[in-house]
Amino acid sequence: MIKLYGVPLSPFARKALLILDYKELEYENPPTFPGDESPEFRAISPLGKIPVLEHDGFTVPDTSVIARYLDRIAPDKPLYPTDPKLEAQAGWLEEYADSKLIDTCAVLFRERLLNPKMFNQPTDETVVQNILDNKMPECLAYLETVVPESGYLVGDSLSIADIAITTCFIQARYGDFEVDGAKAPKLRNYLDRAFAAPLVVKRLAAEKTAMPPGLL
Ligand SMILES: N[C@@H](CCC(=O)N[C@@H](CS)C(=O)NCC(=O)O)C(=O)O
Repeated sequence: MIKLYGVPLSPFARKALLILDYKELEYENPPTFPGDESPEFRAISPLGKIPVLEHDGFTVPDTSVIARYLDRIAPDKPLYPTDPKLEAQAGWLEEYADSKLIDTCAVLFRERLLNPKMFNQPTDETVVQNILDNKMPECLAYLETVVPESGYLVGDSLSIADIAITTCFIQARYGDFEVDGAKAPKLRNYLDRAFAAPLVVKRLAAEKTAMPPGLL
């Protein structure tokens, strides 16, 4: 039995859920919110972060560790390439997505969706403008140098890099941000392909169903 503690709109929970879906593993998703202070949750998440994976009573926090664990217990359709250079490339893009890129995309999500639509707080336009003028262009310029004209980010099959990068741009899209194809054409084409993939379409539909009507 696999359980993924987290909420579907968390980009890191989404990353883990996409992996579980890709590997066609059955799981439950007990809703667990970021900042859950319950002793039960803190016992399985010492940093207090979601998601946490539970597999037959064994718990694993952190999506990068979860991803590698799932690649071991469900090795069909591996997400980390075996070639050392490709593995390093995929691991690096995962790290880039999980740090700089999500820090950028999550601000748009927070300011334009979470605060106004869930917490009844106004959007801080200064914060949004700083992301749009400074932080996002830097991310897009870098990604444009690594995204291929066609196919996947690393090697010739889906890898953890595709899942980690795509989940960030889903978060940005919820914050009303789309990559401008005139400025980053390869990235825009790549994301159009990624968003149209059945794996992602299915996950986005599940997110919509899990949220109050009209939110997404
Ligand atoms: N490195 C972690 C990051 C997880 C993370 O930052 N999760 C956020 C929600 S998207 C969280 O739980 N934040 C609460 C906190 O930092 O206290 C992973 O890959 O799982």
